[in-house]
Amino acid sequence: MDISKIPVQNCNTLSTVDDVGEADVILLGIPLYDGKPLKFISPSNLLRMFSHLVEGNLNKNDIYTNILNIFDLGEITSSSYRQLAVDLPTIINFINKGYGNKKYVFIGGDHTISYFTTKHIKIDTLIVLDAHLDLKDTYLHRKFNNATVFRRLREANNELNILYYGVRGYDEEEMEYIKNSDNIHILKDLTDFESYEMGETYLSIDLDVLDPSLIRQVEYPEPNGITFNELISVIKNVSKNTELKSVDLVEYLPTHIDRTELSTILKLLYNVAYHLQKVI
Ligand SMILES: [Mn+2]
Repeated sequence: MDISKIPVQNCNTLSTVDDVGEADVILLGIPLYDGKPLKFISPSNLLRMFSHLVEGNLNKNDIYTNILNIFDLGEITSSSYRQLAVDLPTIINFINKGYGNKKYVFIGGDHTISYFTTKHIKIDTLIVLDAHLDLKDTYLHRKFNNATVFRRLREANNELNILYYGVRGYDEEEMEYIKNSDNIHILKDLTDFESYEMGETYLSIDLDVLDPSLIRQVEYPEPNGITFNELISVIKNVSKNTELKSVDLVEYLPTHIDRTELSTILKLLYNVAYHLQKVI
């Protein structure tokens, strides 16, 4: 199969290498919200449009984006969960077969995309950086959406360890659920990461984990969030102590263009790519 046959709209603006084979990290946009294409512009396409805004250095150090080996595949074409469940493995199998195992950065979309992406990456632990737990049994009378996604994921695989960081908005029901399961934990400090045997990990970053002063365009903003530096420290810590396999950045729901938010997310994206690549 050639790359033009896989279900993506190619747009390689964020690539730093010319060919998939040279890449350590593959970027894929999954702009689905509640199982439907986003009504507004796709977050990953917005990042592509504003990629020129970012200076070349990563967070406060002398490592530059020119050392990154990113191949930007573009946007998945799926317009429903049913299609996503078919298209995502098609893409990942195509990459695995033709180029060997790669690491991915998936850009959502809402948090439900993690339900699909984590099924195709072999991991022991899912690390969720989120203001919320997303562990409700139902939300708005529905079983599957961004407030229930990790409950559904656990029902599908109760062996999966889940570690949360940055959580500050939840229901009693969700806390009870955690108390009754022995492999879901909420971490309070950066050093807590060292107390867990995490093995192979997947890092899911809901952008509402950041303080709303940094990112305002999320569906459920929650005051008193973490700083950008704290977020980078978590990523660093995770990549140091585990085998980080892939990452997603979700829940950015832009209705207007905000350059400050976009440069924050781009910088985050490049830092994530660096830490994924570093451990290869
Ligand atoms: Mn979430």
